[in-house]
Amino acid sequence: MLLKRFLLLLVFVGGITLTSCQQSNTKQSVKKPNIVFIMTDDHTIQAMSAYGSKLVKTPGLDRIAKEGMLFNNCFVTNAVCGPSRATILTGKYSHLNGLTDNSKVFDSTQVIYPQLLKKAGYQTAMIGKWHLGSTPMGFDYYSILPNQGQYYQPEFFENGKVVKEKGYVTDVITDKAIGFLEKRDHDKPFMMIYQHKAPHRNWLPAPRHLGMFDNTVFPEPDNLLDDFKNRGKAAKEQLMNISTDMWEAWDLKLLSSAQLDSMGKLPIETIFKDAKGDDYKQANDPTLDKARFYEVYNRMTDAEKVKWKKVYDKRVAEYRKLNPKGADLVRWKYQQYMRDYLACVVSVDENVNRLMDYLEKIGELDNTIIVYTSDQGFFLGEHGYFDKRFMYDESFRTPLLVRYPKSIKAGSVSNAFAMNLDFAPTFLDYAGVKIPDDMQGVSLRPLLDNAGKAPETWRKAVYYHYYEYPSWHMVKRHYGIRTERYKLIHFYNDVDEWELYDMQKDPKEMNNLYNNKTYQPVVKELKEQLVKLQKQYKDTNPTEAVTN
Ligand code: SGN
Ligand code: CA
Repeated sequence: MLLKRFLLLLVFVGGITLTSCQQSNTKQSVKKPNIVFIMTDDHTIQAMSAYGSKLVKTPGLDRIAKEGMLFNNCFVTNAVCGPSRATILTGKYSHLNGLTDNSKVFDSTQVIYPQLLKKAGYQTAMIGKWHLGSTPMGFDYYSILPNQGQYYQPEFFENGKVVKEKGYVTDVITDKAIGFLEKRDHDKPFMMIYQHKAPHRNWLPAPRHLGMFDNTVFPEPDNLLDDFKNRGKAAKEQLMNISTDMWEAWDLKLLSSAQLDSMGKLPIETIFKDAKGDDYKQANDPTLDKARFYEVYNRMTDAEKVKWKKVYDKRVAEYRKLNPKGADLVRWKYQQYMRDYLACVVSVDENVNRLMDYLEKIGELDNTIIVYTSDQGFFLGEHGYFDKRFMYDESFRTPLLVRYPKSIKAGSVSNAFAMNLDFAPTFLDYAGVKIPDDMQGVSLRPLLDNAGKAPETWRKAVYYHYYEYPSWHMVKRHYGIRTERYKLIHFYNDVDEWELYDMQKDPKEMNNLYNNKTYQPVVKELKEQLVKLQKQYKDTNPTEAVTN
């Protein structure tokens, strides 16, 4: 499957020559703002000190918040990678841009905002994780990771060629971003999409950060040991429990030096003898665990492997000594998960800071709109989960920080509802380019220009729709509405279940009130609003299968 997508990418190479010929010759008389769009993969607000994280310090990212605006309520339309990216580029919901789930290939003949900026005289670049199957269109320069990409010694697909780099992916992506800026055409404003793989599963830290949290004990979420009482089938039947769905080698890195060395001696075909077949079924097949892990481990240099073994041999020894069971095992796994995930976050933080320093050095920092976000949120042990996909707040909400001192008051905070649907219209608005009528998001400028305060007419509810089922982590299909106070979700396909949460009384979404008598007027009112939003966003047959 992965190979198929990569080959497909290569087939599209022909298209590139076309786009790079469509250079715009526009010279800028009035200087337009540059745009740097920074997006990480699976980085959630619980792991950002600007949002009050008790887990980690992120001074590089906090700098954007301190000098710009922090959004407390930015939500995604569909909390999984490809769909989020397609929504951001097109300004449209998944059912309209066609990319409802990660298995689909993005139809690159669609209008995406970077193309419009390019036509308006911007120099455009796409660097890092792309994950849309087809070749990027509308960029003067692109260097993307094929599929999910690799943490160590990553390959890139760069303006039509495959290149293999040395080093750690977050550092390499930043080097490429700085390289693009160094070589840019100084007569044009630039729009650079700079997207990290980190801190995506399987959470492999930079060699310099291996073991950095080994003496830290992280606070646990209150609902780490959630028993799913008062919740429906979807919450219970997923496959993203820290307790049962984390793999010993792939996720927890529980392979000793001796085991790793003996795997190294096996011919590669033996290691991968089972690694074939349907993608998502593999996903839930732990027999591939060691082989998959060995593949990514074996990309390290010899010196890196020495360091790796030192750090993880200690973990293996601790595991064998403690031999934790039941709740203790979940709590132990959670600590290891946080050690690795947060070390990946640190690599992002350092590199974003490095990029900001570079922009400052070249005198472009204050003339650049800098956006920091993630493709969605993530569960860090809440409900006992890892991964995302659910409309529950931890995965549905995404971080959003914006710095642009010419219009944004430093240190401002917005509580208004923003969405990843709004990013494209916002950039077009700042660049003075007409926002196409069929884009469904709205420009965030009224909030950004007004210290985060929303005008009376601002949206009071957000609409969500998730499709990827059956698939990785087996989260059932659902759609729903969130207002400031409530959330109503409908799980469909192989179930027909509703959930209602009172976000004020129950922000952790532990108690489904859908069948509670007192709340029936609320349910009725929310269902009406939900239908209105479905009409507005043209998702009027939400339970019909969407084909691409
Ligand atoms: C991989 C991960 C999943 C993850 C999906 C989608 N498994 O398949 O845990 O949900 O990506 O992530 S892994 O075993 O390969 O790590 S997404 O960010 O691309 O949507
Ligand atoms: Ca993601």
